[in-house]
Amino acid sequence: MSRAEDRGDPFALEPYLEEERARVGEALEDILRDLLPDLPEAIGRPIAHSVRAGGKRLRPILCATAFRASGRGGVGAAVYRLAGSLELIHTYSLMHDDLPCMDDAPLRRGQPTAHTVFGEAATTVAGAALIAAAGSVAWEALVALGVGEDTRRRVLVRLADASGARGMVGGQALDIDAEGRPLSREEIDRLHGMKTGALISSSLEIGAMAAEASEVRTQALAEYGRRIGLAFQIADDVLDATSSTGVLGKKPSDDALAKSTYVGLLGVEGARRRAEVQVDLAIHALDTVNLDSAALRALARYVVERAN
Ligand code: GRG
Repeated sequence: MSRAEDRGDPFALEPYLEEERARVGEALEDILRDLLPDLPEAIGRPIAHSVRAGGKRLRPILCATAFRASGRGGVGAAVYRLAGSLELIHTYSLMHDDLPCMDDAPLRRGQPTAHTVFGEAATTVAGAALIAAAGSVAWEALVALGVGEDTRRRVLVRLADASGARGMVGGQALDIDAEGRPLSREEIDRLHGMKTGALISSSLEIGAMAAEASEVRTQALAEYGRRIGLAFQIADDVLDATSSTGVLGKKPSDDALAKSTYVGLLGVEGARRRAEVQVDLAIHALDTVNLDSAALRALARYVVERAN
């Protein structure tokens, strides 16, 4: 249990997020210290810029929280390095997603995007370096946690599937294919389940697997992750439609790219209601296996109540 988790109900989410972000930040700095000396500076700079740009660190926080909720105590560095591997994948996806051949975005996390500072070629290569780094960082963190070789292999397969054609990259491919064409609710759900939901859900599953949780609990956490992943994306569409560049740290873009969104399909209020239902279903998934985690319940609410 972390210090903030130990403070009892009502759960103090803000201090929890602050503490967790600090621990994730330390782990990412550690990872950069290992990684950057092996790379030419021109490639290392976009990595350092993008990894240090901040962001909510939601995926690593979910991973570390699922690890603890599965009965492995402590806040040791290794679990945050494992969690950090998910942030490396997420960061690469943002770097590539912002490129001129994708969303062509000037701003991310309130900062100029990597390609606008360091160029497209260096940013493309730097993003690719992060994918491979994530695999080795995760493997070594699992070794440090004393996780058996079979589970280590299964975690790496999970990470690869969630990041690749069966997950995030597959969802991005569907997104590119859908531009300018209206999608049904089922199609939008599938697209975002892969593009955004797969990495979020795998963050929880990987935390549970590293803690050697039972299969039934691991699957309940994966279901919780799918539900909050969908809620997260719906909330993202609502924020994109209702918030400003200053608050979001990026330019709202879905309208400009003629993308089908949950707000377009359900309206702002309908989208908010659907996100709330997903949060309730996420918490229900935990209840079915008696997984009593105030942190996970609070994080599910945070996903739809966040300001950016
Ligand atoms: C291979 C060239 C090439 C491109 C692929 C993989 C990929 C590019 C794109 C993935 C799509 C993607 C970026 C999905 C995530 C969408 C999303 C909701 C991002 C924002 O996540 P937050 O709000 O961001 O957690 P912070 O900044 O808080 O970390």
